[in-house]
Amino acid sequence: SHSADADDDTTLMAPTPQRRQNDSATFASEILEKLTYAIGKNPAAARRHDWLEATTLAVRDRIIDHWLESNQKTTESGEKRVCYLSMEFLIGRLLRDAISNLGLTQSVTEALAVYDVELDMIELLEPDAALGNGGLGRLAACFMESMASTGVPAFGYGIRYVHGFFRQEVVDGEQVELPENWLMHGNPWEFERRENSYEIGFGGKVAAIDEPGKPPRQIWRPGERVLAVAYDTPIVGWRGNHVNTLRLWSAQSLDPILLDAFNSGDHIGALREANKAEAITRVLYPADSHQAGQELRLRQEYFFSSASLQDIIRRHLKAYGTLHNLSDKVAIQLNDTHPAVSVAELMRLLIDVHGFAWDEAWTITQATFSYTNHTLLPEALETWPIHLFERLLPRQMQIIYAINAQTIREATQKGLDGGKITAISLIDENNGRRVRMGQLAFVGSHAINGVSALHTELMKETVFHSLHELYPSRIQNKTNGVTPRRWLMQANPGLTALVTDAIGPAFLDNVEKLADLDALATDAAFREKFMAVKLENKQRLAKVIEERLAISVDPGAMFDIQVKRIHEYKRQFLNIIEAIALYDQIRSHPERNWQPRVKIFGGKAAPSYAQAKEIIHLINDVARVVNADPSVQNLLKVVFIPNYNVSLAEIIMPAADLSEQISTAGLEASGTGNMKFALNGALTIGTLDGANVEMLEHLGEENIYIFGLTAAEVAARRREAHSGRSIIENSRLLREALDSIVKGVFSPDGQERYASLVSNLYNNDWWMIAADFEAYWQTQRKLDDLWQDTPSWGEKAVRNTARMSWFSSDRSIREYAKDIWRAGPGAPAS
Ligand code: 4GP
Repeated sequence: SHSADADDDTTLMAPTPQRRQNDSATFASEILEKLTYAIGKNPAAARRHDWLEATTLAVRDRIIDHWLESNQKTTESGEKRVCYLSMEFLIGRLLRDAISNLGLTQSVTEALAVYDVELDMIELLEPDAALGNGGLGRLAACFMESMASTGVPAFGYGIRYVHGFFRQEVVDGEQVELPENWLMHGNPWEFERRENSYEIGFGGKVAAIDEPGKPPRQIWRPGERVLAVAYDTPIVGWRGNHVNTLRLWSAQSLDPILLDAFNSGDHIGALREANKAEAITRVLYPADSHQAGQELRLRQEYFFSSASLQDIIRRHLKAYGTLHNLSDKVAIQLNDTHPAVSVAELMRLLIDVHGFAWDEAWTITQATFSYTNHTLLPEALETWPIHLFERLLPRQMQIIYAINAQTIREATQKGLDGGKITAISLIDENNGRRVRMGQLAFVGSHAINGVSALHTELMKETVFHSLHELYPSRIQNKTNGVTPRRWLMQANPGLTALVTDAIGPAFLDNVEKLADLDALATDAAFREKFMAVKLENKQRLAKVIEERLAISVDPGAMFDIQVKRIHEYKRQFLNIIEAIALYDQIRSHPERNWQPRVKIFGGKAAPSYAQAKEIIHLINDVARVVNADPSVQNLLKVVFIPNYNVSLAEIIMPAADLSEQISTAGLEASGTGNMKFALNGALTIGTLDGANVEMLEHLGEENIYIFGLTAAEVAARRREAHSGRSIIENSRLLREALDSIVKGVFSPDGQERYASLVSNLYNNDWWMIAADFEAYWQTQRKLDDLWQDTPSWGEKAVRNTARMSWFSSDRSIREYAKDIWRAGPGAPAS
């Protein structure tokens, strides 16, 4: 077996690490030591990258001290561990996070100054770990940080993609995808754990074994095997109190080269198996809220699920010698359906490998798993063709059939009828027989959650309607949150300093204390300081825009920002149509009191999503024309910032005046960018969708700008086969804006370019862009009025920061820990 005994628990044997001095002199000598002995250079020869690596290694040593302690404590106390299974962890950079959480910012800055090196400079050289697409991947990263900060012992389990999310360039207005290479200079944060390797099988056959005196059983003989090798990264929480592990799996071939083939001259064939194995963890699928569908994706899902479960089981057996109490010691959270095959895999391991009977295996499985749903979009709900599933995972397929039979039996006993049984079934019979991963995750879990109050209600009414009827106590809500360490303290040091000055440092440890700021919203002097910090942050962003795009924007203008994945339901199209209408109006009524605005966009489109790419193209086309038109020069600019990622978000979030959260109601499960913006004092223009609904409750209706159809109204219009035609014909603003797009005002070189994008609005308007346009326009003009009233704007901005603390991921994690995992501080001893 490849799983030797030594592993993360080696820490059991470790002596208590000695506490080192955290002063800058100690750091200076430690950094020098790393530079000399780990990198092999002296300061004269060191490049900036070498300083980054030396600093990272020195900081990492401090984390390791805490890491060993945390692991030892959890192992000794037998506390329950959370295992967060996620195909995506969109982490970004780690150095600043680590230094800041350890309270070392000043020491490290001073230590580097000894060598004439600026921390701010070398930080920028760290590549973003972009192992995710967007929402659910970034949520997983915030959750890892919050679990460490709130002291919930946890492992994050995922995939170590060699190439993360693609790098986006804009060439002639269009998105171009380029490979990203975050491991180019190695990864100083990670530890390869060769001793933690597991075999993962695919294909082959299932054999029935009937030995005398023993119950008959099934044995899977895979036709193919690959090795999963663990790479660990420590994740340090606030003040270094607790450190958890992010364990990412890398695929390797068991036979690196077929020597026979090589020796007989088939050099390519000799490497074919190795290439096939390694392909599993080579690239992240760049689709969000959209099912990817290909065989390689199912291989990825099974690969990391099986490796993680084998790891969990090995650790548990080592500690307890039995799996009967697995669910007392481990909670496994399935982040969306990507790891849902884990339900069948754990059943297989318990029954086929560890000799459990079905019923007990099922009880353990359900008690261990819980599942988070992140989208209701039908095109995103994962299903796999039966023939593919059966070929790749024949034994797991048998188990799924058995789970299905059992579920249908229960439903029938409960008196559910035919249509409901069809909805509950794990097998979709309508589309050429497919396995439904959502149903599998649901029935295999004791708790299923949505990510905002509205989304959870819609889950009950739509996708999981019948399953909810069958198991009415399982669905619960856990509204998303964001970590205030990264998204306030690190991203916005100016605001953090101001707030500390105003209300004291208690909010650093307990973000709810931000509420004390509310009293200062009417204090003119404080408001002015608050807006001065905002202005500095806008200047920082303006500089980035100037450097990257050679567009100069006025930091005194309203920064109106929409950054997120590009998707029809998120309605960047609505936003750019409003920009066009505004452009027309400014030109035809120059005498009116227009307020200067910079409309900023950022986000990536899935490479195969044609409409989303057209929207990017349109934004860039409009930007080119508007920015070159002297008649609107100081009043309107349009900017598309390429390659939106976590590091850019850290610059963008603190620099917004206005945050665009304008999805078609009922479609955005929660949103988390909405929270980051508001926490940093941006006002929101948004629909009653996702977590916007709860933001309205916390902020008060005078501090957020809500417009448009509600989720129920959208559903009703869709039932009535709504189309945009009559609305467009009755709205001069909208009609003229659309006409100018179709006439090629923004695409003189390609007149037909946007014909279908626009005709969709007339014929169908599925995303309610025509339907919501007028309300959106009116609300934007109200915001123009407010912008002129600086004290009122400032008051609302301060109240946003003061009232957003509930949207901390610490709060989300405490709710999961209490209601779903029964783990973490305050959990009942098991
Ligand atoms: C996203 C949702 O679209 C977003 O509303 C939510 O905030 C986020 O998950 C975290 O819960 N969904 C995805 C996806 O990322 O791939 O479906």
